[in-house]
Amino acid sequence: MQFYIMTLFPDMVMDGLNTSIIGRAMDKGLLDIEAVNIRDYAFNKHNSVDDYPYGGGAGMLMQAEPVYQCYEAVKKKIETKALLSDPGTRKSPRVIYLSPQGKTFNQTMAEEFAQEEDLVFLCGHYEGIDERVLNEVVTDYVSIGDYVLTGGELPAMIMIDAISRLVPGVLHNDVSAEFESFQDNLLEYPQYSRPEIWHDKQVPAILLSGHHANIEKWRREQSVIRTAKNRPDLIEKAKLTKEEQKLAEE
Ligand code: 6GU
Repeated sequence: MQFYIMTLFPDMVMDGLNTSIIGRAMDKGLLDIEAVNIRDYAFNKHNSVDDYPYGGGAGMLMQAEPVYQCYEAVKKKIETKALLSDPGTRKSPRVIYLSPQGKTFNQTMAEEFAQEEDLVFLCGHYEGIDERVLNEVVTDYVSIGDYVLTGGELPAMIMIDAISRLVPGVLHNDVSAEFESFQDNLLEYPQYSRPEIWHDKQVPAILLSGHHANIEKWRREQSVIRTAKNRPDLIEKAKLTKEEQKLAEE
C-alpha cells in the first residue's frame, strides 16, 4: 500500500512513521510512505503558500494553487507507477483532507481505506485551505475527534498507523488485528503476563486454569463490564445475550 502526504512539514510525518511496526513494514516493502512538500509548489519568489482570507478574520489561509500543483504532482507519481506495474488499471486516488469539519475517523473507516492501493492525505495549516481547491481534489473529509489541533499532520499519522496495521503482513500474526477493541463494539479484556504475583497482586486464577472455554467466557464478561463502564455509547451498539445485558446494567 502506498501513502502520499501533502504537507508543509514532511520531516514531522516521516520521522514519526519511520519507527517500530510501520518502519519495519516499510523495510519489508509492504508499505511505502512519501511526504510531498507543498512549499515546493509555491509560485512566488518568496516561496510563500499562505495569504489573508477575503472578508477578513484571524489568521492566514493556504492558497489554492500550490496545493493544486502538489496534488497534480502526486497524481503523476501514481500514474507513472501504474504504467510500470499494471498499465491502465489505476483509478483516481482517494484524497483525504484532515480537518475538524470532517467525518469522525473510526475502525470501520480504517478497514475501508485499507482496501485502497494508493491513499493521498492533504494536511492543512494556518486557518485552513482555500475552499475552491478542496472542492476540486478532496474525496473524503476526515476528523480524528472533537478537539482542535494546529495541523493535519498528526491526524494523518494516526490514520496511517490505524490503516497500515490492517494491511496483511504488517502485524506479526494476522489474527491479532481481529480480536481486539471494537470487535463487536466491545473494548478489549484485561491481560496479564509473568510474574504471577506483582506488587502483591495476583493474576486472575481463571487464566491459570487452562480451561479455554471458561477463559473465553471470563474475557467476554470483562469486555462487557469494561465497555459498559467506560463507553456506554458503544455498549448500546453491541449485540449482547440476556446474561451479558444484566452484567452491563450492574
Ligand atoms: Cl483532522 N485536523 C485538525 N487541525 N484538528 C483536528 C482534526 C484534524 N481532528 C480533530 N481535530
